[in-house]
Amino acid sequence: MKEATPQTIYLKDYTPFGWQVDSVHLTFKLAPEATRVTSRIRFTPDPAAPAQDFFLHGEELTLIRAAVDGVAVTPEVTPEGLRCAVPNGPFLWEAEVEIAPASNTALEGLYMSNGMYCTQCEAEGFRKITYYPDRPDVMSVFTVRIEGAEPVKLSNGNPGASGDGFAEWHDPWPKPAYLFALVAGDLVNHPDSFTTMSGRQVELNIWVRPGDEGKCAWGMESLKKSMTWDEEVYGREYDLDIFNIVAVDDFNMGAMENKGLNVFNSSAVLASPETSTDANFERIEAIIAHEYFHNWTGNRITCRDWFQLCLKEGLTVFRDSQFTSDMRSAEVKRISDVIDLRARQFPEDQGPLSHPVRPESFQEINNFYTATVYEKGAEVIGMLKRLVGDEAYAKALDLYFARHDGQACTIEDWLRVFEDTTGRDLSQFKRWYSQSGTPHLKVAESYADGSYTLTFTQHTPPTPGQSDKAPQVLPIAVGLLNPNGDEVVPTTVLEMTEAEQSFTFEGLAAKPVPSILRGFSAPVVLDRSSSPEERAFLLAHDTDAFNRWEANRDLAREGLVAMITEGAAPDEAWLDGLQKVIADEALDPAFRALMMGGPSQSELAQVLHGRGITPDPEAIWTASETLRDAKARRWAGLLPRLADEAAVTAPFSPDAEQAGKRALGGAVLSLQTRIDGGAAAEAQFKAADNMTLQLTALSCLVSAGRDEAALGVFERQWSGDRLVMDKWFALQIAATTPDKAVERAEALTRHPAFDMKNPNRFRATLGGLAMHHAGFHRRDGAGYRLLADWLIRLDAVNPQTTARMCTVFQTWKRYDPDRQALIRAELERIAARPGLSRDVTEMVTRMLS
Ligand code: 0A1
Ligand code: ZN
Repeated sequence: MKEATPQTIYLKDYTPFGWQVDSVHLTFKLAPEATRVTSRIRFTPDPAAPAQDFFLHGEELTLIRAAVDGVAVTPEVTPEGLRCAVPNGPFLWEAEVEIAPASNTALEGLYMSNGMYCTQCEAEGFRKITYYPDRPDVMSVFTVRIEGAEPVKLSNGNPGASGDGFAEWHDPWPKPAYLFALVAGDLVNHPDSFTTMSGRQVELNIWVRPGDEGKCAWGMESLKKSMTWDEEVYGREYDLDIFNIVAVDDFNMGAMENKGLNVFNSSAVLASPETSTDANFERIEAIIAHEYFHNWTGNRITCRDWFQLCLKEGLTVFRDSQFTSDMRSAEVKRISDVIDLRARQFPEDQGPLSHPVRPESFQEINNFYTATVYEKGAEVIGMLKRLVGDEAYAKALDLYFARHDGQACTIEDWLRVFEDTTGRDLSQFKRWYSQSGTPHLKVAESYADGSYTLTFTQHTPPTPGQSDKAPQVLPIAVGLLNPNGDEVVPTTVLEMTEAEQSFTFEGLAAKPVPSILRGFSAPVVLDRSSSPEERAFLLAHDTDAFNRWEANRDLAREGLVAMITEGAAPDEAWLDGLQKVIADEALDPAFRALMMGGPSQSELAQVLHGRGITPDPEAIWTASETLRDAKARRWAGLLPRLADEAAVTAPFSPDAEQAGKRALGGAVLSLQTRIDGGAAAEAQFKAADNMTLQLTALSCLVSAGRDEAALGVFERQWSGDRLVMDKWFALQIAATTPDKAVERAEALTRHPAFDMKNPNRFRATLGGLAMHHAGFHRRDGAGYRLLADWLIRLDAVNPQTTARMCTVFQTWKRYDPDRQALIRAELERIAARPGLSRDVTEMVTRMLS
């Protein structure tokens, strides 16, 4: 295991590697406890690089032998790698190492999952496979030979010779080591093919464990849609003869874009109507697209160093969002993305873990696969596109691909293609990459003689290491409505560059109602205390779906804040206005389902904290429940009609239309349960023929306290399906009352099917607890204690997943002194553990500082 070493790496210290790698030949002789890896690597000195020792990364490797130009050498070996004297000119490096994949529970490098060999090399996992310059700017052509009894043996690129006990692969595209992959095991494939726009035939396969063949069709369909979309929208064609996807049960993240051999967490690829919810189907479609799109944005053009991670991730998330918008509803996708951004990225950017989209230092790069790098990184691309326009964006992307194909690039390279395409100076825009924190935007308005002025001020609160913030470029999309509700100024993008700036609209017959930040055109907090009447007006009339939803969310939030802080009753006038929207059959059911939900309890805590009020999780829970009860009562007459409208009679399809109906049906059922105590939910649970209906019903039964029998039925039905059982673990914690959440999570850790080594199961159980706001933040600290106990245990097994889960404590300073003291004690207990990993040490230290 990587020990804690307080070594900080800085962007400013970047130096190129001293050699080019002309070719890499690897031979794997597979054995669970003693795999032998032989490497033959040709190096040529790079005259442009500064003089340096020959150093290769390597961790947890047993060096058997090494040679330079065929002559045995004895390098100086350290826990981080080796140093060796080498000739001045080109030379051949050979090494043989031994590794133990079966003991590798960290799931980095070569490891085993259910008897299958697989690899995860991003970010720095290749150094656990063999000695190598394990950095993304070192790119080379790889040839791989795998020897072993496993019937299926895969690596990157195109297949070469294969025979009894061996298979060879050759990847003609130079790549960094983090994109290397190997898979071997008893696998079956779901085959298909694709003809590219230039007429090349590509063989497609999804490889799974025997028994999972029936869950591949959706993934395959998603892959083919992604390949077509990237050709049509970005002009990008696939570049190998074969594209393989493998499903793996034990995986730290969602999936990985290894060249020609994508490895997926089985939860991100396997789907069937009986076992997967609509949300699962949509997530799979998006992740397949994301990994496929990396083939150009990440693989053909990669990152110079890990500080540039957003270069590939921000852009690829942006591309997968565009894809989902095209496949489904663009409005619903935008609202869902903003919900996610506010739930995960805003707390990160407003707390002790805040960092720029392009960080300037790190101790453990695995800790920077964050919502800021990914989701805020994608928002930055969206703003750039909005500022330069669609046409210039398309031209800039063409130039990016033409200019940088085959290179390892930086954010400077990325911005330069936009500057060269448009003639714009993007130096101020670049602050989005270097300045951390969420800007707050305030608005004042004035109207006189037909002239309407909006004055904006922007301010970004200090974040760790950055006290003074400079103004950022904000694209603010605005529309104006007249008092009748007609749009008099359609969406216009105002470009704000100053700390304070005014924009005037002339020729208006009356003072208009502004619809500001349409489509959430910049990732900011809009501090605007408009009247409830104005919000209700926008809820009724705004032509921008996002701002219609936003007006409602603002009303919901303000109503809840009044309930929590003043003991106010639910706002019946608002509920009546909202009822009209929800009842409107002309509107997309998925949109209406989103309108029926409210801000999360964690978001309410953040809002209260932002207003200087200490959030009380129990009071927030009670207010949220009271509001749901009020909705159920107030809308009781409408619910049966909505349930009818949401019923699907056609054969199951995961498409947006059916999924939207089921989302509406789910929102209706959860309110109905408050009226009938679970009778409708019980009927739906019994009749359900797909997982969305079954799980929604089960969740309602758990929340109604009528769950004992149903949980047992569900468990017996699905005990053989790991992915469905993950849902069973998570749901019974999520849907219960705050007083029961900790006990349930604790009991589930003693369930025979609980397996801490499986990240999905660990996240379902302990992550499930952390997601239960009032349950986790129980006054006596039992939630904090249970989680910390398990994080300490998991760190010895899988530091990467432990460090990610530690982030649930990042909001600790929002709460009252007693809760803060309890959380601090747990963080300090974790920090004091001897042998704590570098990953967790960095996270806990940042949260405590
Ligand atoms: N590049 C992958 C995500 C990923 C990152 C790191 C991993 O291990 C540390 C694994 C996967 C993606 O963006 O999909
Ligand atoms: Zn990615």
